[in-house]
Amino acid sequence: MTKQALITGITGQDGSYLAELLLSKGYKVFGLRRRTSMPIMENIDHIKNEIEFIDGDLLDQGSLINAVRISNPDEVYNLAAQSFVATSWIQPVATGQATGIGVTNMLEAVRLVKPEARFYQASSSEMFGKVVETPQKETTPFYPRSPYGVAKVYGHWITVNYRESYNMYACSGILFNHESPRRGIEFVTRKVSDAVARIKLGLQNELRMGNLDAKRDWGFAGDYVKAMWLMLQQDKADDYVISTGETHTIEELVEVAFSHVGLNWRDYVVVDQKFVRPAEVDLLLGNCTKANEKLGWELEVGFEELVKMMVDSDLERLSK
Ligand code: NDP
Ligand code: GDR
Repeated sequence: MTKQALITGITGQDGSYLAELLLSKGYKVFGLRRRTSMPIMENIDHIKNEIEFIDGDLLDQGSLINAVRISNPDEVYNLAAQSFVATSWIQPVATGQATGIGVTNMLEAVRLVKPEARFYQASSSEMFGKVVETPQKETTPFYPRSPYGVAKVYGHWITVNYRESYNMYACSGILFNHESPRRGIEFVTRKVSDAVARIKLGLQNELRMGNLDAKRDWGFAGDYVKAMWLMLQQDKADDYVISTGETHTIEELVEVAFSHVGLNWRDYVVVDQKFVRPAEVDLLLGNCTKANEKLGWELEVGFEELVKMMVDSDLERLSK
């Protein structure tokens, strides 16, 4: 029997890699897509004919019920969210609605229409926020530092509550930062890889950045979507941290990216207060032993390889 999956956030970075993975495993893939004035198809253009799109929005309960009815899913991956931390201070209410309440809307749709479907919630290392314990693991207390982080904590706990209240197979993947050439342009890795390529090609002459001291645990999105799938293939639903177990400063990221094209970052990077956040998550470093042991999940792409992959991809795109 062909398995059916519903992915929300199909047009985003993770949605595109997950759709590729599920299609390669023979799934029928349905993607929830919201209406935009111009279609956002860059990440999934190459597989759009293999996906069945369903119009809907996390804020519109009826559209989610409809999406679960049409797709009749074995597995639901809730990846949609307002996912940019910096924007969450500018639009805290909209972020709370999509990134927080949106999870309940999706869980309700599954509970009402197909409660036996397996559910994945895209939780985040941003829930750990202020450093309480390092490395951070499943039992580390949450202390979010942005409206986005707060909304994700709500999404996380509502997922746990649906599992415990209704006996639903609902998992929460606490994923640390993961990147790729399909990363949105405003996130720091892609902002850097795009700028390095532009500077190298003579299209830009400086890069304005925020806090260079923050530390992140960066992995490759293609590796991380495999963990999402593995979480839904177990006997029992549970929550897992997915990370690399390595942390690097933003300055190291910039250094690796510029030196990959033979440039010195100090000649181009300018710190601009505009990009400094009202509150910062200073250090993220994950311990994913549980996922290694229980899911058999392993990382394939390391930090330097990832940064170089992104710079090369932007160089190729901009050279065309
Ligand atoms: P993206 O920002 O690339 O994608 C977000 C997706 O959500 C887009 O498809 C967007 O659609 C969709 N979306 C936003 N609001 C709504 C809405 N109201 N209704 C329906 N769809 C909506 O995120 P990523 O792919 O990077 O991340 C996927 C998920 O994982 C997110 O929930 C994110 O918060 C979470 N996460 C990400 C991590 C990372 O490092 N990438 C780490 C941990 C968690 P549109 O194209 O129309 O804007
Ligand atoms: P993050 O990702 O907030 O960790 O959330 P982002 O790449 O935006 O920032 C990472 C760190 O870089 C610092 N920084 C800058 N960030 C941006 N975007 N632009 C800059 O110019 C800049 N200069 C310094 C930030 O202050 C921060 O410390 C991502 C998102 O994908 C979330 O959805 C996800 O949940 C978490 O990762 C895990």
